[in-house]
Amino acid sequence: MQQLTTAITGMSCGHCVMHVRKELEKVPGAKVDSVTIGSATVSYDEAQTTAAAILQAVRNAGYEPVA
Ligand SMILES: [Cu+2]
Repeated sequence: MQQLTTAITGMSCGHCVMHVRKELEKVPGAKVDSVTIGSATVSYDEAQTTAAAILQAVRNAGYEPVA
């Protein structure tokens, strides 16, 4: 398992946290460790997904990951 922590811009409340968490949970092979206002930490199986796919999921939720 790999772990990725990213800062995220554009999040401002608990709903943002919920949206980000929901999108991250859709990524196959990803386990959401924590999501806060402004950051997310995800563990993932390299055989099933990539860091890029996880960052894309954050964008899909409507927020911008800051590497
Ligand atoms: Cu919000």
